Amino acid sequence: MKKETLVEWSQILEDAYLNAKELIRFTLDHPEFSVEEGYEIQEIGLRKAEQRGEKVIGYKMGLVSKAKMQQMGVNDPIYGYLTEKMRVERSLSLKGRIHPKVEPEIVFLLRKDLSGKITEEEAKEACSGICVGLEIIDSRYKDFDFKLPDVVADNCSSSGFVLGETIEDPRTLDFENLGMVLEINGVAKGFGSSAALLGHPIRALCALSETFEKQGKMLPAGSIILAGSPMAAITLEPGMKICARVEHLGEVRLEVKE
Ligand code: OOG
Ligand code: MG
Repeated sequence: MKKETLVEWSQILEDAYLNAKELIRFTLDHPEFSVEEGYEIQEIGLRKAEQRGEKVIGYKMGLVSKAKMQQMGVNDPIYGYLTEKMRVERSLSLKGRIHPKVEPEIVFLLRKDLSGKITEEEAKEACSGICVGLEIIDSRYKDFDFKLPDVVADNCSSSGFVLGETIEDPRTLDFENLGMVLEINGVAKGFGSSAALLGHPIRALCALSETFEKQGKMLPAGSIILAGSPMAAITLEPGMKICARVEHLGEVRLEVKE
């Protein structure tokens, strides 16, 4: 693709993100659009977000589990960035969002800069904590219909996230196979395990660290890292009360306003 096209598409995506507009995926008319070019657009979008005054405070992995890959029809893990503006506390407004969905996440809090190939022990050592989270995703593409390059360009559908309050130490907690439940209005709607994330969620962090080095980047100390959802996301509706619970990590709640 031409550089001008990538710049133009990043503008279209920024407009869709800021004004809750739906787009038709770019790969429909441009099957040659690549994942690398998707990341170039994401990078332009990140710089635009910073110019708007949004501070990047972390990253999210996506399509890490089989359940998510099947739901979205794509087969490779991806990553996007999280800004301060996306952080939500307990109550979520649907205004300014297109068709948001919610999913539970395992979250790592980094205390050291990370980049490059690292062992699982080194990854655990680089974390100050692990907690449960909820992610709100809101693809800017109509009906969440995208291919990998489209979703990467769209910052992996990032829209919001909430963190739980129980912070455990990943060096002492065995979190390979923790049961996870997503409840809507007190009824369990989704079940999963942290093991759905590459067999052990720490591997998501190792994979992200390795990818970042290849792209000449690093994950800074203090970053919030969402490791990916182990289950399919659920569409949000006004009035919904959402709760994600993870064994040993407690729960995180969110209430949906109009
Ligand atoms: C892409 C984002 C996926 C996850 O945890 O797998 C994601 C999407 O499903 O729209 O955040
Ligand atoms: Mg997610």
